[in-house]
This record gives sequence, structure tokens and C-alpha cells, in this order.
Amino acid sequence: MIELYYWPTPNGHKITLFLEEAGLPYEIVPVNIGAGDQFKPDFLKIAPNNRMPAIIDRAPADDGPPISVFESGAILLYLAEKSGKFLSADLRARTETLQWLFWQVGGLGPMAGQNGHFNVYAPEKIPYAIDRYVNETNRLYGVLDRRLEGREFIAGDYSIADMASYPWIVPHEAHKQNLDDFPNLKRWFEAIKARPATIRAYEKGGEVRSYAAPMSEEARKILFGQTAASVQPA
Ligand SMILES: N[C@@H](CCC(=O)N[C@@H](CS)C(=O)NCC(=O)O)C(=O)O
Repeated sequence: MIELYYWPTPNGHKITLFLEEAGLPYEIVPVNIGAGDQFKPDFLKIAPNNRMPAIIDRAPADDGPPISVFESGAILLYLAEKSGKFLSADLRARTETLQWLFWQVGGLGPMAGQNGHFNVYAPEKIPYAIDRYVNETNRLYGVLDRRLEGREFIAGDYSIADMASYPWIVPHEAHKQNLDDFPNLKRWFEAIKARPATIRAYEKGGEVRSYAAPMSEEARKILFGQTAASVQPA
């Protein structure tokens, strides 16, 4: 049984996408980031970056004590290795998948994240910041679109590279991107959206928190303006 420390955001969805596809038994432990659960000392023991997702595997492959993992890319890699699914054992195919996984966690995720921050959440609409992240998101969409030309998925069969990227394309409208400009990306996006496991993963998210719920002023104070001093456990 995998314990998944989770809130329904793009980085959280990556892991439910995997678990639903792989059919691994798991239990969601909600980490309400709008209420400050990410700063609780017990959570920080497994996720020292005070960000979700994180997992605890209580039945690791070596039969040793439980293993905890934070960082969505590391979690996807851990689960792929544990289950033998969604990451090829072939050296070349595996390397292809991992480089696109790292591309997502180092590029698409952070840039689209900042895009969302300045477009959606920032109380002041700063044109320079909005342009910077809308343009960079757009460039990354172009990279992915070219990669998907003549390919069904990012790297061979459906893999952890696709699961990492898909949730960050979901908010394309809020991120001021037009999928019609990226036909290969659009085709890939629609195909993943229609997968039964994707539908189940997003339904699970909706059970944890309504997607329609607006961000409260309290949550805004908790989420934005964190510093090294402010996030230390009491
Ligand atoms: N690099 C991390 C990023 C995780 C992350 O940013 N999680 C966000 C939600 S998508 C979070 O926990 N935010 C809590 C906060 O900002 O305090 C990963 O890929 O796991």
C-alpha cells in the first residue's frame, strides 16, 4: 500500500495518474496546502521542501523499513521502478523517457507554475512577468509539439514522461496558450485526457477538493510570500 500525500494540483495529479494506470493500491493523505498542512512537522519529515506530493511505501521491494520519497519526478521514477511499468528497461528507451521527465520537472513545471502565479494569483498584474512566463510556456509548448510530431507519446509507449507533462497542459487556457497552435500536442493531450485512468485520477482529485473552490484570503497568505524563516517547523 502506497500512502500518497496529495492535494489536487498539477504536481499531485502526476502521481494519481501513475497509480491509477498501474493499478497499485494506494491511500490518499490530503495535504491541504491552502490550510498550511505542508508545514506540519510530520509532513516535513518526509517532504523537507514543504511541498506535496510525497509518498511512503510501506512495502518496499527490498522488504526493509518504509521508504518515503518527495519530488514528483523522483516519485514517478520510484513507482516506475517498483512496478516495472511506464519506464522501459532498455537503456536507450529509458534514457529518452528520463530526459523528458527531467525536462518537465526542470522546465515546463516551474515555468507554467510561474505563469499561473502571475496570470491568475498575483494581486498586481505585472506585464513584464506575465510576458516572460507566457512566452516561456509558449516556447516549451513548441518544444513538446515538435517532439510529438510523428510520435504517439513523448518517449515510446505511454510513460512517466507523459504523466509528468499532461497535468501542466491542462490549465492551458489560464496560461494563455492556444492548443490549436500546437496540433501534435493537442492530439496527445486529447488522447491522454480520454484514458480511463486519467478520468479516475481527476475524479479522485475532485473528491479531495472541489476544483471550483476559489482561493481564500487565508490560503493566499499561507501560500505566497514564504521565506526560509517563515517555513521552519515550530
Ligand atoms: N518540484 C516539486 C514541486 C511541488 C510543488 O510545487 N507543489 C505545490 C503544489 S503544485 C505545493 O505543494 N505548494 C505548497 C506551497 O506552495 O506552500 C515537485 O515536482 O514535486
